Amino acid sequence: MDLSRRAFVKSSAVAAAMMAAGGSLAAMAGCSNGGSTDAGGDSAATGNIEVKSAVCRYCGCGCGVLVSVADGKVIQVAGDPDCQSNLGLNCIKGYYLGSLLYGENRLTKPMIRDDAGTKGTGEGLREAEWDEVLDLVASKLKETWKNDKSRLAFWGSGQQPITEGYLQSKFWKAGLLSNNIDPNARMCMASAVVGFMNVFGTDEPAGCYSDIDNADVFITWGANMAEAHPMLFSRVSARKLADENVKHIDITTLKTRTSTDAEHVLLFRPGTDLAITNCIMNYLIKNDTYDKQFVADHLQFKMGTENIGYPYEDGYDKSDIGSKVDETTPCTFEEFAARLEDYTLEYTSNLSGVSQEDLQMLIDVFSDPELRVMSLWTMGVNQHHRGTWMNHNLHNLHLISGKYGKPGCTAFSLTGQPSACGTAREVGTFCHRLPADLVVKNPVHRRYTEAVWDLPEGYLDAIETPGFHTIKMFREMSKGNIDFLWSAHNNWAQSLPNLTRFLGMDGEHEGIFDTFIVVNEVYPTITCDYADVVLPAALWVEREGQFGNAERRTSVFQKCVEPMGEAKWDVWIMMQIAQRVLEGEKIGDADAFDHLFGFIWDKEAGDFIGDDRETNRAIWEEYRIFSNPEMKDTVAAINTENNMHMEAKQLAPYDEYIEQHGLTWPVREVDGKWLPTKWRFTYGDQAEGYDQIGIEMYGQQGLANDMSFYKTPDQKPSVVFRPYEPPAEEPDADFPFWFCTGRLLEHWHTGSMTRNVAELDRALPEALLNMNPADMEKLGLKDRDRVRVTSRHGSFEITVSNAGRTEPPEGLVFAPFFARETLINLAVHDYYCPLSKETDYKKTCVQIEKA
Ligand SMILES: Nc1nc2c(c(=O)[nH]1)N[C@H]1C(S)=C(S)[C@@H](COP(=O)(O)OP(=O)(O)OC[C@H]3O[C@@H](n4cnc5c(=O)[nH]c(N)nc54)[C@H](O)[C@@H]3O)O[C@H]1N2
Ligand SMILES: Nc1nc2c(c(=O)[nH]1)N[C@H]1C(S)=C(S)[C@@H](COP(=O)(O)OP(=O)(O)OC[C@H]3O[C@@H](n4cnc5c(=O)[nH]c(N)nc54)[C@H](O)[C@@H]3O)O[C@H]1N2
Ligand code: SF4
Ligand SMILES: [Mo]
Repeated sequence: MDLSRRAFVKSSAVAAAMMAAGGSLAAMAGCSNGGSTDAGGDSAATGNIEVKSAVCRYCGCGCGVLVSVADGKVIQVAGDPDCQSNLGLNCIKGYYLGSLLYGENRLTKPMIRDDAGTKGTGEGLREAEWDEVLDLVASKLKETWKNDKSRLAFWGSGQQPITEGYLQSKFWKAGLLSNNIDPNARMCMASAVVGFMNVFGTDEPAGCYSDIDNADVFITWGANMAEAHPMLFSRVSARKLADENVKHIDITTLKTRTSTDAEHVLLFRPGTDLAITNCIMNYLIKNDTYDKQFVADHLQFKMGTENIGYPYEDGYDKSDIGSKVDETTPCTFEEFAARLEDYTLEYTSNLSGVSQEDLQMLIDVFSDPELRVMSLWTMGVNQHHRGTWMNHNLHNLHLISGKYGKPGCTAFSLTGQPSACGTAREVGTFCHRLPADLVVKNPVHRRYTEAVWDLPEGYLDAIETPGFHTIKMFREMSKGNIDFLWSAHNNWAQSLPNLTRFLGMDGEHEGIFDTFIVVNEVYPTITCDYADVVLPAALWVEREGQFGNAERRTSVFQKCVEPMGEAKWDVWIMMQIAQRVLEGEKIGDADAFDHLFGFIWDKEAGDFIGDDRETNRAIWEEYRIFSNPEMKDTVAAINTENNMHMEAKQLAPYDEYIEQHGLTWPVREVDGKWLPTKWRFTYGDQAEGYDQIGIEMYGQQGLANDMSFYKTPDQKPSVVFRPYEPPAEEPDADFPFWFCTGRLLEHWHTGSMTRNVAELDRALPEALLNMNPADMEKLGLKDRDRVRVTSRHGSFEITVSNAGRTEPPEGLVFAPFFARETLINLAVHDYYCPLSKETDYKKTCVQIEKA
């Protein structure tokens, strides 16, 4: 066992303590960490027990797990020591993955609603046979499609496995020629995506989890890793145990379990993180402690559109300011520096509430050339009225201080969902995207996609205009402008903001009752209560799939057991419906369905040609052409002609991912071996995980300081000045509290899965409103009183507590969104970041009174 692994295992104790603090010690006792079980890549039979490698169903940490199967049932799940992301560690949700499959409420039969009047009541669905539901769904979809394509929509997810998302995108974009498809990742990672694309010309972080083992200072910028990324938080703890000089600074709007472990907790006023980052940069430049060499070698500077407003009603995107939000103009370093000058210690401290001493500490950290600094962020930064700007500012800060590209020095955006990177982002299930960072607006990208999909030239010009982003989609639906909505791998009727509007509970927006709604689900949800058809889906290892985690690792979860009851793989459902809808349609002279999907599906048989493995492999190999253009001549030619820089050999053949327990892209073949990349843009030994692409493209001489930002036209990331602009709502006499929402360790989002795992449900049975004791006293409230929380948008009831999992400062309250009986999103607003269109779930203003 090497040192890092030893420190890592030691940190399990920290993790266990953390979980115990969450009330789950008894549950922990029942778990096992299968350090000695080796699945040997594929699967290994041990007596009657078969062990297969998989990846956890829940968070973006992407922990590898080993699943033991006996008599067709999952009997144990343990951490996979051969997965380089987690080296065998899991959190409590991972340990109870097996129970996830067997909750007693599993949906096992298709269901149909005959009377639309029962929508939203939890009643009115009857069981049906597959043929009946498939015919019904296909006929409704086809009718809408033929009638008016703008009135149909698909809402997907960062929880869809990669091949499933890829195929969904192909069906919607090439099959139906519709861009009305968007994932829940819009509410999660969109700000990070736009940030990455603007700055680096490519999406997803350059660093990796090994940065954690090399950092001297960790800064969490409003990320509650202890609850939301527990395995990675354990790696942070392990690093701190291994070296007592290592520090963690938690910059947050409320104290969380993550703060408990930090050396410094800096509480700031919501939204003022924009000013804090600018203040640090201001003094780095004033004091001449920024990295001059890095700035000179690598960076270009820009100004962006300012005073960009707050989209709440429709029409914003087309307004004067709305259509300009993405514009930037080049400027000099001096001009950039001049704009930072407003952000003095005094101004920033007054605005943010962070003391001048603490701001100075941050300036000192970024000034010290020896310190390796790792910034980590998630929804505090992304679900932000200026989410894209805040992503820019974190990149800006790391770039001008040169804290970039050395192990331990990185600006690391954490992803929430298991495949927010892998699916939503990599294969392009957004309304404006195509697979592999390509976008619908760009004609060359459309030509390229046509070449991969064997479509006639110009075929995809029909989808050159992006469709509805998530909020637009649901605003249109609430107004009665969507006739057909299909959703899978999400629970929008609980997770969307402003449910009062979207569920028509304001009495004005009742469009939802006129929309034909189809939901693929594994457990009953509020969304099912609004559905016309519910299709029972195979859950997790009931089929084979792949997730792409926060460090760009693609991992396969193997099929371990058969789906429960009559549940079916989402891809089977999609193919059955696509076959019916595309009946009689042509692409050129060819049968449209066969042309697009004939490589995996036999129409005559109404089934897949191969088994799960063969189907996934075939889809993967097609998707792989996007970033390995040499696999297909026409694609290679377009790539070369347009200097598209997609010669990266980013993905390995499918089976490598199973053999190697996951690989981080870009993946490269060296002497017949497929090797992952850990640090992008940084040149070094490939065997140690350093990038090779820049050197291949530009040669050794073309590289400055062993770095090449090869995805930007002149190899220079853009540092764009982004000012502080206040949130859409701020507390006032009528709505005096900030309302921050989020997650807690035991539950996954809307609770539809984890509340069906008895151990997790028992560990955290109810959602509470956490409030500062001083505020409770002022309002005459006692612990566990019922209160009504009301915003300008809606209201809900909940039990208040001053002894909850988080400790908010005065003037701020927090609640998680896992409990359907306390539907907090009735009150949360749907203002979004004008660039990414990601909503701000962290800063609604509310009033609170005893219920
Ligand atoms: N147990 C569990 N883990 C999960 C999930 C889950 O449902 N359950 N979901 C996964 C998913 S999809 C996601 S997206 C992640 C989310 O992971 P996180 O973002 O870490 O968690 P949240 O609870 O959404 O956000 C709480 C944080 O928002 C910060 N915040 C509030 N306002 C601001 C602000 O103005 N600026 C900044 N910078 N920060 C602010 C607070 O300081 C607090 O730390 O968790 C993932 N992991
Ligand atoms: N108030 C508030 N609301 C938020 C947020 C917040 O911070 N605060 N965060 C937002 C963020 S970051 C996110 S990512 C979203 C998440 O929001 P959603 O994705 O809408 O919520 P989930 O509960 O994750 O829904 C996933 C559903 O997929 C089902 N499922 C599981 N496996 C399968 C499968 O194999 N096939 C199919 N068809 N279904 C399956 C599960 O049962 C579950 O109901 O919530 C957003 N909403
Ligand atoms: S929920 Fe996240 S941290 Fe926990 S085991 Fe799964 S992937 Fe790992
Ligand atoms: Mo998320």
